[in-house]
Amino acid sequence: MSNYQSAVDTFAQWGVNTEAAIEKLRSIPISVHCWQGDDVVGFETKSGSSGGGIQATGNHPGRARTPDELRSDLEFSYSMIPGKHRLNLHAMYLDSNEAPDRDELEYKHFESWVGWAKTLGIGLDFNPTFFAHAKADDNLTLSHPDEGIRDFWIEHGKRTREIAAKMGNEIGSACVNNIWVPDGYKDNPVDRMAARARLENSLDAMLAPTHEKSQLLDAVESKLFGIGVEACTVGSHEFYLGYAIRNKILLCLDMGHFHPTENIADKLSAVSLSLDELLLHVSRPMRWDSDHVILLNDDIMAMAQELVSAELLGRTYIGLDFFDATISRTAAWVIGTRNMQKALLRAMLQPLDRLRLAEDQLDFTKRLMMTEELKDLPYGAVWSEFCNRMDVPEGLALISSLDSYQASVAGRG
Ligand code: RNT
Ligand code: ZN
Repeated sequence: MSNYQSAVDTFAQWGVNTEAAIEKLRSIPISVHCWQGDDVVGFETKSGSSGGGIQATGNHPGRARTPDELRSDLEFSYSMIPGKHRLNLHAMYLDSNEAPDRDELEYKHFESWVGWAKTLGIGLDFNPTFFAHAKADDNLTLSHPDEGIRDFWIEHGKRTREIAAKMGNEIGSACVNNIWVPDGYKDNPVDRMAARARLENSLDAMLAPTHEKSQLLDAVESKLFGIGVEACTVGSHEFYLGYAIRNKILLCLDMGHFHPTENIADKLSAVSLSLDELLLHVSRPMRWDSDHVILLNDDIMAMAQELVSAELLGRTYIGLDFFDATISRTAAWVIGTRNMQKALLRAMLQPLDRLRLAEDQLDFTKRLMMTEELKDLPYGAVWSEFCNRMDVPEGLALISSLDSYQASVAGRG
């Protein structure tokens, strides 16, 4: 009997159908973030600025330097990840001979990405870029006291929404456009209220033009603090939770944007009672918002568990947000994305009915016996079967493919 057949039988004893789990997993797209491929540098010729709190550390060879290199790296990475996924593009990744400023961006600057995505049959998501620009050097953008600077960023935001809507329309799948601004203060501000009111007004102006939901889904992402904005982040969790609920848009929860001991998985059921849809930035903070490559660890498994048990998969967009420049960029994408999928698979292989029954009967001993015994089930055999069916390698074959690809790009200057 094959390992998979034996796993089918083992799971069946628990009342779990492995085929159903495999089918479900196949239908879940993960939005792979372009910025792991080049250490969040982008392809602008002028922006004239520092990183504004987002910088990757490390100098491993092979960083993608052009849109073509980034696309080849992505194509390779997708071929190592089972299933069909999406690409999450940032506005700083335009592909054009022109050098438009952020408030001059147009759809044409991203057309090559759309053509490429169509060829691959993948969806696109998008993000305005409110950092790495001279007009963001104060770490204030949409909440800047200067109206001219606010207007510049409002225009950038409006344009990215138009571009995202057009992408969604062209591809035939709604494009999630996620708004994250670095706005905050290094030292204690005197007037937090004024800053938050300015952010709110700017967002209102930016979001005023209406677009079809079938083309564009707006999301807002909160943060706890960043380097250089330790005292106050204008767009805090409470700010955006309220804003997203009031405006019926998506809330983006980034796993690195909370106090280190907070359980982000616990938030899903809580916020989703007041929101229609959610966006996740699955990440791995280490002591701070360090954006390490995600592991198959307890935090990720808890997220997947909640998505499945709270039945949130149908209204949650799963995006990744990590960047490590000390390792192969392509390996980072492949490892992180596969880990998210592995976590989802494990969650989908849980005997939820039995677990719920024990909980409802207040039989916490049984619940604990089950959760601990379940850890020994043969998840690996089901994952292998999934990889085989999707025609992607695993184990040593995967490692050797990742190694050879990395060797082929290591000579990039
Ligand atoms: C920053 C946010 C944001 C960025 C990307 C590049 O702390 O997490 O999502 O990582 O927009
Ligand atoms: Zn994020």
